Amino acid sequence: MAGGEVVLLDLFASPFAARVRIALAEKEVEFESREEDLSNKSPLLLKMNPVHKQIPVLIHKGKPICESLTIVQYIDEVWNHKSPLLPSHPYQRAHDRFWADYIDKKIYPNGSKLYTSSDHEVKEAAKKELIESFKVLERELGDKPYYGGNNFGFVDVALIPFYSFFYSFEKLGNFSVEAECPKLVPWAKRCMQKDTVSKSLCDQHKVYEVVLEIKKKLGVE
Ligand SMILES: N[C@@H](CCC(=O)N[C@@H](CS)C(=O)NCC(=O)O)C(=O)O
Repeated sequence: MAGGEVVLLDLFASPFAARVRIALAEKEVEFESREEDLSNKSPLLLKMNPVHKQIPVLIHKGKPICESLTIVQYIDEVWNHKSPLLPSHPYQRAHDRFWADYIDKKIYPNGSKLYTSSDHEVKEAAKKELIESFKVLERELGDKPYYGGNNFGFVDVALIPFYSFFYSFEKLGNFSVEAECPKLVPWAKRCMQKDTVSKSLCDQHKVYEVVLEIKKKLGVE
């Protein structure tokens, strides 16, 4: 696949863009990554995602696909020759979509409040809900190696990019994910043993630097 056929409007520290990079790597699809500067969005980003004006955007044969989970499902359907991400049974597909949606509603919205809000009560409530959500996700994993069972799947792709944020969440929230959810960190490390994941994720300390920059820019104490 020529690079120009598949272009990703990207941002290395973004967990949403990381989902797309992982899915493309799982399918061994070559792509051109174009790093966006969100303080000065490119005309291409504004044209390709005029509704949300957000990355990631996958441009396939000139056509845009927006929203990370929609993009991952698109990738799974178009490059269906290997590494299926969603199961084939409609019930199990619905189940996986439910959990990916849960991750979207709970992890970043609460985790990001730890560095975008100065209000102590808001931060404490967000931290409590974040830890609760990790516990719910840990219960859903159970004793399986991956959310996809024996294989890395859609829910794994949806959640693993937030592993890059664990250090930031822990530092800012003053808690330990491993102490709260002892099975979640081994799951993350298992995922990180896959090249498709480790090469697609941003280093936890780099993410923390980005988070501190955001905090400073917002004037958050
Ligand atoms: N729901 C979106 C979230 C994407 C998102 O929040 N992107 C951020 C970067 S991590 C962005 O582009 N922010 C710029 C803005 O909102 O103006 C997805 O899953 O793709």
